Order: sequence, then structure tokens, then C-alpha cells
Amino acid sequence: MYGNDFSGEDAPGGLLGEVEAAEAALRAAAERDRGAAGPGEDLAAYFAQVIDADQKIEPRDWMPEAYRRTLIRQIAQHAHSEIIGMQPEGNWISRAPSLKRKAILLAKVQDEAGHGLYLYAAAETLGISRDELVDLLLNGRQKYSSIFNYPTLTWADVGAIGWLVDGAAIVNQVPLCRCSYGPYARAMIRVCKEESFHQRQGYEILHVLAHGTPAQKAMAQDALDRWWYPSLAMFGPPDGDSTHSAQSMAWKIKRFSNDELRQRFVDMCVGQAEVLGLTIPDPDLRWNDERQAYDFTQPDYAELMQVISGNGPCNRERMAHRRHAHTEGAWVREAAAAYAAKQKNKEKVAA
Ligand code: FAQ
Repeated sequence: MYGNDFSGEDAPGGLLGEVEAAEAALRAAAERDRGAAGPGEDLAAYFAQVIDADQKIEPRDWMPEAYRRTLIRQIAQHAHSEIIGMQPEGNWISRAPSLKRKAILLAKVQDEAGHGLYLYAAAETLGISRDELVDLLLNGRQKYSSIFNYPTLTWADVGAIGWLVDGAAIVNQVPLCRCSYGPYARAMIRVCKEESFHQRQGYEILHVLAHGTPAQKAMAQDALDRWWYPSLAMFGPPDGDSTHSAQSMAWKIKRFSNDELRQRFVDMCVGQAEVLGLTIPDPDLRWNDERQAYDFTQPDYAELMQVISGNGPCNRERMAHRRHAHTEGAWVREAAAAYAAKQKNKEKVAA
């Protein structure tokens, strides 16, 4: 039914096969001799040499300040997205249609928290603390993905998020497993493996609904209608308007442009929608023999900019909820800090 949903013709083993290959490449890069010369006097030349050789920049290495800042921006935005991204689905944990569905959704939402934590830890290797990053989010100085500013109105939306949002996240993140910054690439490998389960659970929810009663099928179609274009917008502005792509690709942080990944996502979804028996809400979606890819209608990028700038349907609600949770969690952070201080003191006395 959905066993081969990641199989692209261009990649043996599909997207998960690419994750495995990236993991092997990471190991090989770690073992390779970086060159007897080492960084020497010219740190910038050595940095360029490591990037050119497809090796990994590690926290101990010198890196241009702009590279460090770009990574902090992207990794932090990614981490915040995982954390805020728990809200739309979290909304349905108490209303899942069965105990089994509830348990699965609970595990999925917990995984997103875990992804946020790996990513905050990866960002911290760049010399910024998690507290600072959280403050930047809460003060509105860092972003999170536009997609989490849309409401989850029905149970089918939980399926659509798994299928489309996690699906788009995987298409975007698999190339990040080959990112030039080691800690981010390593975090992505684990995240992608877990996301593949998320995508499948969402797809399975929609499959059951789409093969259920006419009302259930209509609910699944309605969810696809509402989530399709916001999911396409997740990949960011079109290449011509993408401020960071050229530099990020030169540094091998990003491996493909926003439009390339969006196209890949559309091409992957068409066959999956057919298996579901649902219709992608795009009358202009058709195979282009010349390009060997689907032509499709672009999402509304003016809407994307509105959502990014804080005016999406749920931006205020999401941030209010996050601020409230942060305040409510203060006692946990204080208790953890007090416990750590006590342990440290004990170790000191023992020494
Ligand atoms: N939303 O120059 P570009 C998930 C901003 S995780 C908000 O093209 P870039 C898992 C961009 O930051 C989803 N802002 O930027 C999950 C920049 O603003 P700035 C998150 C956006 O970085 C599933 C400006 O527009 N994934 O879903 C968006 O080269 C289910 C110009 O854009 C990641 O973060 C947007 N959609 O490319 C969790 C992946 N698009 O900073 C729970 C890592 C663009 O100059 C439930 N990130 N912007 O003010 C990336 O791959 C890249 O950062 C892109 C954007 C591709 C998102």
C-alpha cells in the first residue's frame, strides 16, 4: 500500500537509501586524512579545501563568521519548527479516534520534541546556548516553519500533516544529511529515519479514511485541499527570491535549491495521491514529457510572506502557547539546574 512511498526512480532504495548512503559518506569523511598540511597559516584556504573535498567542518575547526551565523539561523529555525510543530498535532492527542491511534500520535509528537533537542544541541556546538536560542524565538527574532501556522480542523488533518508535512520535511532533510557541517548532518540522519515512520503513519491514516465511508473520504480530500499548497510553500520562496540559497549551496549547507526540492516533492506525491484515491487540488498538474517531471501550480508566495511575517491563521496562538509552556516549565528548568549543581558539588567533595 505505502511500502514503496519513498522509492524514487533516481535513487536505489529511495530517500531512505539516500540517508544510508549519506551515513556511509559521513563515516568515510571522518576516517579520511584531511591532508598532512593541516590548517597552517591560511585558515580560509583550509576551510575551502575541506568543503571542496566534501569533508565535514567540525566544531573545533575554524569557519567564516558568516558560515557560522548561517548555520545558527537555519539550525535554530529548524529546531524551533520541530518544537512549535508539536502543537497542531498535539491538538488531536486527546481526541484521537482510538487508543491505538492516540498511542501512535503521542509517540510521533514526542519524536518531534526529540528532533528539536538534537537540533538545539547541534546549534550549541556553534557557540550559542539553547537558552539564547529559545529567547530569540520567544522575542520573535528567529523564525519557525510557516506550515505550523495553519489549523488542524479534523482528524484527517493529522493524516495530511504526516503524509505531506513530514513528507516535505524528509525531501528537504535527506540532502541535509550531506550538509558540510558535521553535527547538523549527523542529527539529520537520525531525524530522517524517524520522519519516515511519521510519513507512513500519516499516509496510513489518510488511506483508511479515503477507503472508508463517503463522509470519511470527503474529510480526507478536504484535508488534502487545505494542506497541499502550504506544504509546497514549506520549501521556501522561489529560487529567484531566495536570499540565502546561492551562498548556502556554495558552502554545501544546502545541496539543492528550494525549487528543485519542491519539484521532487510534487513528483513523489502524485503517485501516492493516486493510491489514496484522492485528488491533488491543482487542475494544471500534468506530466511534462520533456522535463520528465510534473508541471504544477506554484503556491501563493505572497501568502507565504504574510505567514512568515507573523500574520498566518495561527501565528499568535502558536507563540502564545509556546510562551505559556515556557513559563509553566520554569520550575522544571530550575529543578534540573539545582540538581546538576548538587551533583557537581558532590563530585567536587569526593575528589
Ligand atoms: N517558513 O533564502 P531562503 C518539520 C525564510 S521541520 C518560514 O530560501 P533558506 C518536521 C528564511 O528563513 C520544518 N520561513 O532561506 C515536523 C529566510 O528568512 P531570513 C522545518 C521561511 O534558509 C513535521 C527567508 O525566508 N524545516 O516540518 C520558510 O536558504 C511535522 C528567505 O528564504 C527546516 O527548517 C518557511 N517555510 O531556505 C515537525 C529545514 N522558507 O532568515 C512537526 C531546514 C523560507 O533571511 C510535525 N531549513 N523562510 O529572515 C532549510 O532547509 C531552509 O532554511 C529553508 C529555507 C529551505 C526552509
